[in-house]
Amino acid sequence: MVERPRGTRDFYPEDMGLRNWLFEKFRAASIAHGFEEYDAPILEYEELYTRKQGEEITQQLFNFEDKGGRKMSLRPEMTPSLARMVMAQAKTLPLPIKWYSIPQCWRYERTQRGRGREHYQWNVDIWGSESTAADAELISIMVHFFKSVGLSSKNLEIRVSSRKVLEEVLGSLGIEGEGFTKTCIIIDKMDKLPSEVVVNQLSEIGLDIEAISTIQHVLGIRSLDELVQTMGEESDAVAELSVLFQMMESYGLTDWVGFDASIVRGLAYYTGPVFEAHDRNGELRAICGGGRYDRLLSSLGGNDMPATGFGFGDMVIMELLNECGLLPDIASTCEDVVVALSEELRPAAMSVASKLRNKGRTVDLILDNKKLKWAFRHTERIGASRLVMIMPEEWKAGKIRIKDLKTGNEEDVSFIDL
Ligand code: 4JH
Repeated sequence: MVERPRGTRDFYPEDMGLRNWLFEKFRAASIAHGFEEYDAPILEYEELYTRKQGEEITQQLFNFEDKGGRKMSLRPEMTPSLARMVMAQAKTLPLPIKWYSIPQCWRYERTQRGRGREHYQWNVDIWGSESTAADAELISIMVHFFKSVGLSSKNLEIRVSSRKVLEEVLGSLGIEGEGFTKTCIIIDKMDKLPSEVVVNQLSEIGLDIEAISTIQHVLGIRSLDELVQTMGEESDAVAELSVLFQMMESYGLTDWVGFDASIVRGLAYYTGPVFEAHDRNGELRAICGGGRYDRLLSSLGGNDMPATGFGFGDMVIMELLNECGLLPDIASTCEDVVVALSEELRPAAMSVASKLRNKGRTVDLILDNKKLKWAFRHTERIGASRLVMIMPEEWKAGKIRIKDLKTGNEEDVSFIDL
């Protein structure tokens, strides 16, 4: 038997019901904020992702050569495709752009672990706005989604910081540009790796003991007041974060958010505010995360445009919803089951099913010869509300027997009155 490719998932109808439920919640939160859906090819030129700064995501590309020898990759994330699309129409697109998407994204690890190789990642982005209001709006979308699935600020916390915090601190120690980006990528793995490993990696990229201990001190800061004490009132990072937290208060998000200097995100392109949602029990990986990336287009050979966005995978959130007992029972969408009590009545059953469907009802027509008992159990099992029976005597009189499973009532209805 041919197996499913390693690291991929099948979605049987029950799984698909849950996935569609989740995606509809993603869509509803996006649409409630005036966002439009877009899509792009799952396959891109590998070049779109070659950033060479040690990010996990670009070290784990699901890449290959096509038949023409071109280096291709399945997308590991959506942002570069979005950047490509925006760049191609930068002169004509009305700004700001508020777009969302739910792409399947792929990775291929060198190490052999039982980890997934694909997931779906809800992406929400704003392009063409420099305002911190755009970053706040994204956090509002995330919270709108959390509330819509029954989660509260007791379950989750959105940890917020800015790349500018570390940029200012490292800048004063003469660490800038690639050195700064690489530092962020290493720091992002701090809670997953032993501290000696992280310290080693930081010294490998050229940081001295003083720089490393300064970083350790700054990353421990957990309040804006404490940040002001360390960075001073004139710091751009402090100013930006003060505005952001005020805006989040206006949105009524205060219970959901907290400042956490250790949030830097593991992607090279972030430039400003960054954020991640975590379960308050601290059992799970980050639920979602994002931030501002104002200089991505110049790194792809275009003219920069301010941008901010987040990615939200389908796996960790489903774990959390499952733990919290918040996954819905996915009911069948079928209202009526139609059964013919003999083979001769099959054409009649087909015209009955047809008439009901034309009236807009959802109808499951039983295809094989089945006993009434089987049809009844089937109707119960799929959660349909009516069993529509085509019976010999009744059909001769132009009638159909309909059983309402909620009330248990049966009545004979004329075909013309259906
Ligand atoms: C990632 C990227 C693509 C696929 C999977 C995970 Br699964 C990294 N978040």
